[in-house]
Amino acid sequence: MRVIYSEDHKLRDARTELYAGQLVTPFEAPFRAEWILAAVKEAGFADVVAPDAHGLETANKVHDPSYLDFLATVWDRWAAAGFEGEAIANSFPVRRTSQRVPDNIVGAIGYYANAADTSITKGSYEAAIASMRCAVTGADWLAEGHRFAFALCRPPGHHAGIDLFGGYCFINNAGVAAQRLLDHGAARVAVLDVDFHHGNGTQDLFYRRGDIFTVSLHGDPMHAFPYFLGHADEEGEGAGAGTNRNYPMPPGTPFEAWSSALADALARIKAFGAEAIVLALGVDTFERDPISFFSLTSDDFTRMGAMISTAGLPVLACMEGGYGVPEIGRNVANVLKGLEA
Ligand code: Q9C
Ligand code: ZN
Repeated sequence: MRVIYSEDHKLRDARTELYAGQLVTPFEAPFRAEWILAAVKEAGFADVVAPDAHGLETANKVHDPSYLDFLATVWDRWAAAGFEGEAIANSFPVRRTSQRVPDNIVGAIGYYANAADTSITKGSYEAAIASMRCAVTGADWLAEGHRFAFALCRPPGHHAGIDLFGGYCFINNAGVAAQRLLDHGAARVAVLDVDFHHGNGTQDLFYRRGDIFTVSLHGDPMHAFPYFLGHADEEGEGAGAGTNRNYPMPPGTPFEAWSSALADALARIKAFGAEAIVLALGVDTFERDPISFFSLTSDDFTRMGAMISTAGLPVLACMEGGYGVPEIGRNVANVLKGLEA
């Protein structure tokens, strides 16, 4: 198991998150990556390397290049407007509105936002690039013939769509990694998303493509973020018809029910003919996660890794969510142990 980690995640350290009608200290904060790195090392995963300095070549194939340009410049535009706070979207192109990108930065940030929870700060873009580089470096490691890698991505990526940020995500690290595996010669790849939240961004990236199978197990969007995508009847369109699968599950879901969905997902990934799995690895399914409602225990994460390993495919795990509690590190390490067992 190669672990890829960049110190540059620390450049993303927002002071604010709009939550419950208040600006609170963000759930998605630097301590997360530090705790996870420490626990992974403690568990004996000692092969930790820094990412290679990849550019935007692969990201430009899954995101709108104009969106990536927006991400690169939004902070400077916000600061140039004279605003004192962090950059938060508050106006959105919703039903029955034009879909033009406003010149004004407040309009532009709303155009590219799928939620108002994610404040943009100086350094957020640089951290997002470092996070993406971890994922691409992991994909390169698999393409060299290795079976497992763990990209300790921070900020996370699975809520980032073709031209959308939000849900603490800016660049879809797992999606970029899947594209990278195709560029290395794989014909078909699966993105398996086990984060508590639906992988709406990843679904958006590949919904009309037949070469990447996207699967997400998550809290029912009738009750959980991202609310507007992730239902069971979303199966892909056009060339992507039949290549998206969602498993929405209710509050309190324990591993017994959750793992039945995982077994079905793995059978479909095999039937699709995937040559590798990019695992969007959130551990916010944990019973004591502060913003989620599943009931997985720390031991369940070992079982999860072992089940995924039975698919017999190379696995690149990309870090997604998992918040607040000290157990996030142990839970991630348990998945990695399960994969290698
Ligand atoms: N009451 C990831 O796990 N806020 N993003 C939810 C819950 C947004 C989560 C508030 C959660 C985004 C990568
Ligand atoms: Zn999540």
